[in-house]
Amino acid sequence: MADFTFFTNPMSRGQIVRWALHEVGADYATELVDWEAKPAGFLEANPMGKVPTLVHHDGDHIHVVTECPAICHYLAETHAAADLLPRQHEKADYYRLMFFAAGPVEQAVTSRAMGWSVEDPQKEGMLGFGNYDRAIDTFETLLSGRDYVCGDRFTMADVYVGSQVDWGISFGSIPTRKVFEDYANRLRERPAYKEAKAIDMKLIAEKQG
Ligand SMILES: N[C@@H](CCC(=O)N[C@@H](CS)C(=O)NCC(=O)O)C(=O)O
Repeated sequence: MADFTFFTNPMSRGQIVRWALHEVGADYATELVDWEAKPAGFLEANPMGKVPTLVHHDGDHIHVVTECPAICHYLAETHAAADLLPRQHEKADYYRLMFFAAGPVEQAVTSRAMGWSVEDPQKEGMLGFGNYDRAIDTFETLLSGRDYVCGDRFTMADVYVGSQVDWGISFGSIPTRKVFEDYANRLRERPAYKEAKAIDMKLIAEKQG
């Protein structure tokens, strides 16, 4: 049995985790999840019924990890030799950007995609992302003047943060500013990114016949 069972659908955030699996060279088996017929074993592992879901067969233990940023970091932890964990002086940037992308950026992008906005500016104080422009402008500032989240070294944070940028500019939910485009282009050159995308694109093409 492979070390990891990876529940995914090729047209989903599962693409982020497949990239992470390839960055660390994980031994994994893919279980495809059909939205209309979710397998019982999958729902048992993740009652939310969401992909990606990762099951780690760790000796006598079975660990289930969900939520893309948590899975990415877990893979960096379980494959320390890949050297994608933050070093001492990289930790602040690593955690800050990872959580900023998972919280405020994801909320901002979702609100834009759904056409939600808060008319009363005073209510923005209650929203973790404030408003769309505030979150995206801050995201741009935090990524400026550096090649990667932690400076000049690629870490696992770039898989998650970079995926938010890559998807956002591809689908138009994040503006195509130079900082975002340069960062996404840098990441798209990574061999693990290309390997993982090729697998998901092939699965999508097969599905579409
Ligand atoms: N917070 C989750 C979001 C996962 C998520 O929303 N996955 C979507 C696909 S991108 C899904 O499984 N949708 C199917 C459903 O909700 O039934 C994460 O970061 O992994």
